[in-house]
Amino acid sequence: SDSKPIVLVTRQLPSQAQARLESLSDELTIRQHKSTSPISRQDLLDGIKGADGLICLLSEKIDSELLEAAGPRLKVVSTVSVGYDHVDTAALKAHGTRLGYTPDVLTDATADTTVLLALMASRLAKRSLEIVTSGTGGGFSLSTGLGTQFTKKTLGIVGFGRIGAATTQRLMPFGFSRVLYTASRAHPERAQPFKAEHVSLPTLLAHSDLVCICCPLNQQTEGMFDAKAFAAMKPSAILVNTARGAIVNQDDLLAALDRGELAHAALDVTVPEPLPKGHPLVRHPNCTILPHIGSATEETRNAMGNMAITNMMAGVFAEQMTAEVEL
Ligand code: 8YV
Repeated sequence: SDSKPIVLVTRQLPSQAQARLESLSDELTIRQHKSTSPISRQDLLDGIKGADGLICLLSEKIDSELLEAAGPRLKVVSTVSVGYDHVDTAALKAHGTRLGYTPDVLTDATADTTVLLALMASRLAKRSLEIVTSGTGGGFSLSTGLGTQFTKKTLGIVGFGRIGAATTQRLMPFGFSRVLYTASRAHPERAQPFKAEHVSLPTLLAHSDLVCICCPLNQQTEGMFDAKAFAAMKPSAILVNTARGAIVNQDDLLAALDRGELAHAALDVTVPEPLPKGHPLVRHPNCTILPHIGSATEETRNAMGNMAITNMMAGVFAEQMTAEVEL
């Protein structure tokens, strides 16, 4: 009936979460962009009109224009992500709209992806895959294509939250002898099992052999990895970014890779996503790029989808969410 709450869902959800969403059609009027690719801005602005709830992704800008298009009924924005840099939180608060997100459930998968990229970079996996794919390998070589290993090296974690700690836990068995971290505040309990030291960014960059970006994108972290940061890194260092592309200045990264200021950058996130075909970072031998697969496992994406549905329902029916951002 017309009195059922209206919910806009901007994407096809992972299968179990999609089935659960469809099972809610007695309680909700569901409008869904049932596609695996992004909804257009116009379809988003049209679809949100008169809606009570929204399930969205990183790819959708949630700003005052969208809230205005939605109208006064919009009670909840439920993002299928832990990051909410795509949401204008002040505009949401002013509109009286709650924000749900999906922390915790993607911590393990994202930390796994950081390990994947760290190993790909350290063992020159991009080069090896290209040799095999192009069929130009000259056979076993004792002295070329040699990577490096983490034994007795220093690990640097930028942002020591849930994902930073899970990343450290996974990487310690590779033999690192020291862990440094940056964060807006010290996390003594989280750091204790690894004897991780809270240091400044310049100190972390000067000493770390592997630098993993595990922090949110915000005003403090946007462009944090710029020419000055790269100049401070060890020429042998590896940088891994599974957070947000905009934390790294990509022009500065390209110049730094060309100058040999760091050995390799391994990125799950870029600006834009995906990078255009033939982009210099895509072609760069010392840059490995994945298409933002940090949380992309069956288990995690279904858990994220489920949490986003639960948060949406709680918002629509004025109940407590599993995970709500304090605006
Ligand atoms: C999401 C992510 O899958 O959670 C995040 O912040 O970046 C990924 O896990 C992606 O953002 C889709 O919203």
